[in-house]
Amino acid sequence: MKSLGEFIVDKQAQYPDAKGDLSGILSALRLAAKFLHRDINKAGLIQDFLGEAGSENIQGENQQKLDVIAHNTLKKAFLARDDVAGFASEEEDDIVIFESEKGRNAKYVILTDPLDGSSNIDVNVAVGTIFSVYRRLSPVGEPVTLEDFLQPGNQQVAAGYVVYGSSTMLVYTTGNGVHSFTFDPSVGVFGLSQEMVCIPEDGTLYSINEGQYLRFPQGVKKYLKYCQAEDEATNRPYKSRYIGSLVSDFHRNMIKGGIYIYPSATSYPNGKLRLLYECNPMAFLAEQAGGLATDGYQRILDIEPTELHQRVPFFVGSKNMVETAMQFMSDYPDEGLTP
Ligand code: P6P
Repeated sequence: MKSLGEFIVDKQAQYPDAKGDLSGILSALRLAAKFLHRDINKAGLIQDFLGEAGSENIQGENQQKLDVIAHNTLKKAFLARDDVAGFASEEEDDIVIFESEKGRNAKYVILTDPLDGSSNIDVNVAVGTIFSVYRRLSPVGEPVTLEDFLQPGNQQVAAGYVVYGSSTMLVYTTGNGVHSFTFDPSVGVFGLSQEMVCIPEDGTLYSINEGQYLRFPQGVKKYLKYCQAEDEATNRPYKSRYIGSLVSDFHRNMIKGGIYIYPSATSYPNGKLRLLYECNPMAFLAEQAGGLATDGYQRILDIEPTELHQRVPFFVGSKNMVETAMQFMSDYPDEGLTP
């Protein structure tokens, strides 16, 4: 078994001109993932870990206790490194600037959704940590600013997720393909599961919250009916698979082929998912694995961010499935979202 640490060293040697040395950041994420694996797997035994924290995040969503634990665990792991100048999180209204001399002299900023799908914790459904890494734009030696975080996804130098499911897996890219690792708790090591993961160009799984159907744009409604139509030649009807945890739905679709959609809706005019720490990292992974990620019309990675927590509609997965969904979106332009 090749460990994540050994793999990173090999890759650094293979790509000496890689965009900077990200091994310190990946090591911090690996350490945080081990702590979160422990906390999530014990949550059912420690009442203090379950349920709501009694606070809300900037989205007005009730924070779960493990949301806050995950945020703090990641923050500590990044603070301990020399490579991170600042950190943004779904659980924190503003950017977290690492004011120390070490922080001011660091080259990278990280954006995270510390525990995506956390409302599933109490019912033992898989959840995940999502991360996105950029080289700072502001001069080294000074504190980072908001502009260091508001970069388009095509500037990411690394992205990935940890999925805490039947096994805990870490999946990442630094722009040279997608690689997956499985945690072995008996030895405390992430071992290489698959190098150069590829999303099948076609699939027969679609993931969407169909309870919102009446609130969707026409193009999404027409695409869903396309997925459900009888057509043996194109393996339809497809199967509906929706866990309600982006990382889990994405991971399954990446392996088996499929499409995940969180579109705009009357309830979410700009979609529900956040551009910077959910859609951009998943889009980087999808494209590196041969898939596609758009907002229904344009490439996610080309969207110029304007706000830290901005939301965008999200279509991601098998290239041909996303292209078909985009065709429906352009064939049925929405004259305003009508229930
Ligand atoms: P809904 C979790 O809150 C999340 O951000 C994603 O992980 C998940 O796919 C989606 O929201 C679920 O949202 O509206 O279907 O419950």
